[in-house]
Amino acid sequence: MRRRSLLRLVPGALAAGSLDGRAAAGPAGPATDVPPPADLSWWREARFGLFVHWGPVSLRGTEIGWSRGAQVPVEEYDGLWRQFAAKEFDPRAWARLARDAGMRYLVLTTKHHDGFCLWPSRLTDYHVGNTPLGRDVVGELAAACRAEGVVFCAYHSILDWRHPDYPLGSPGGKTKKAAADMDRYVAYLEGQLTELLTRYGPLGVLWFDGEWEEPWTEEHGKRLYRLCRSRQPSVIVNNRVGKGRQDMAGTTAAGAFAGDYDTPEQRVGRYQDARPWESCITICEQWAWKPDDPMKPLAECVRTLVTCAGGDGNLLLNVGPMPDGEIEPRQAARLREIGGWLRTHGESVHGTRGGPWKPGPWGASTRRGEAVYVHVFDWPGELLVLPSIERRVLEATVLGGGRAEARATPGGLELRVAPGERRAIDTVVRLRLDGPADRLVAR
Ligand code: H79
Repeated sequence: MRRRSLLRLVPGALAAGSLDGRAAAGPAGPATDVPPPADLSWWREARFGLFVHWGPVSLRGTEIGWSRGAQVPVEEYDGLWRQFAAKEFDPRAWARLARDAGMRYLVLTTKHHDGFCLWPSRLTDYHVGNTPLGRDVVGELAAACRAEGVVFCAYHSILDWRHPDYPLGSPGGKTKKAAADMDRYVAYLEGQLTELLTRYGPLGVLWFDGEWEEPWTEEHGKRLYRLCRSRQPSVIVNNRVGKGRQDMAGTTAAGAFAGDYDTPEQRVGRYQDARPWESCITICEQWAWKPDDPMKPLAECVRTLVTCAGGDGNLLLNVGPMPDGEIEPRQAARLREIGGWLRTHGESVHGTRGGPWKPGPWGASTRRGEAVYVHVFDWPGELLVLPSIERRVLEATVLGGGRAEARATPGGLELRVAPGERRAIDTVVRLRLDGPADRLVAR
């Protein structure tokens, strides 16, 4: 009887453990002869970053890359740069906003699938230096991030539906180019990466995308990984550099070349503590700016971040700045609200690891040192019962103020917070244990 009710209260939580089976099954294969970055800890501890998708397409309000040759005719799409003036572009404001949101890194689309470059590349004329804006967006934002204490990172699309040498074209890679030359295109891609890696100081992450199309091979991926690592030994490279990504779940197939971390897209990754991961999710629906795009409520943003942390992963939350260069005020306000929540609850996110309980409908858990943070989104009733842990709870408090009670029983660990002291978005119960929480296994 007791077990049945436990199951009903905390579905998912009973499977808690210190190591996920799926993760254990797929430690991705030998990367390359180049050693992985010595230290991913700054990135893992950061837990939260800002993704920025921007380019001339924002003038149309349609999706970046994908709308070329679909919602927007190719000739029109490729001519939008002529009107890209972005008079309000203020890189310091973007960087400050990321910091105010509690984000520790920022990833900018240096080039998306449409081929437009946000830095003045010597290898093409299709770049921001030739627009009415006429500024080096990558360079200015890299400097602004540095000044604001945010780690600057680069997104870069491997595919390029506009470049004549890349074999596939718009819409969405569904057409073939007659005079393409993949070898020449790879030389172009590597030349552009070399520019990014040598001109703009240390990059935190190289966030590749567009690897799924047929012309890109695992060999190409290994070469590109080697190039990045040789120019910047400490840069972190996502798994989309190679061919091993398993669809939008973003995990890496066993034995495949893996890069340094997994990349679930538009979904929260599953609990996985054997290999780092980061979910990328839009604050509205579209990656690039769209007028009146429905925006996620604060509760959803916070719970998404917490569920990523509870699954031992990061969250890269995306905004698409407007064509004038401003981040939409309602989106900026939402980011600052998340930052406000993190100011009182940040110790339960930044610098933590996920677990010991896997996320479930009730919420998620994180840990650091001798503390476990139980994030309760939905109380099943007057108490929450979680599977027992092999340590004593010395003290239970509610983060931000309030009393909590933790009682070890044969049926599990019972947590109580009076309804009046619960929080609407996430009641964070801080458990002080009698020893380290890192290897803790719930049973
Ligand atoms: O850069 C963002 C996307 O453009 C890119 N990756 C993130 C980080 C991406 N690559 N693949 N996909 C997204 C999946 C494609 C989904 C699609 Fe669609 C559904 C393409 C067309 C329909 C998303 C929704 C893009 C346009 C509408």
